[in-house]
Amino acid sequence: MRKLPLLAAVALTIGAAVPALAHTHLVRSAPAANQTLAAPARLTLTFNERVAPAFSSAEVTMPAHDMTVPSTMRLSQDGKTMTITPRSALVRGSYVIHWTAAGSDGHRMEGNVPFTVR
Ligand SMILES: [Cu+2]
Repeated sequence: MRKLPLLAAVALTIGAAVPALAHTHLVRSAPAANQTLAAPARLTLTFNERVAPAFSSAEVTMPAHDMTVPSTMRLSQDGKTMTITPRSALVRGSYVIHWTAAGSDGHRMEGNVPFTVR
């Protein structure tokens, strides 16, 4: 128990020293998380920083059908936005965009954006 206060102090010091090195995170997406919409022709994910193409990807799945939607992904010129284009129109149902992205600090982050096509 005696070590806990020391570890907490170290963590606070490190956190305060590197505010600029925040992990890569999603700033916005289209569709937005949990949105219900008519079938979108493309999906976009915008991050807070340029992501490394070699360590960044996204896939669209239909969890209820254990299915991955065939699609292509392209990164914008500034490296911050992924555009995912399904190869064919999305049918009605529930989808999840699963993304993985690594930015300047090299940490691979991931997340999910669920949405529904009505
Ligand atoms: Cu990081």
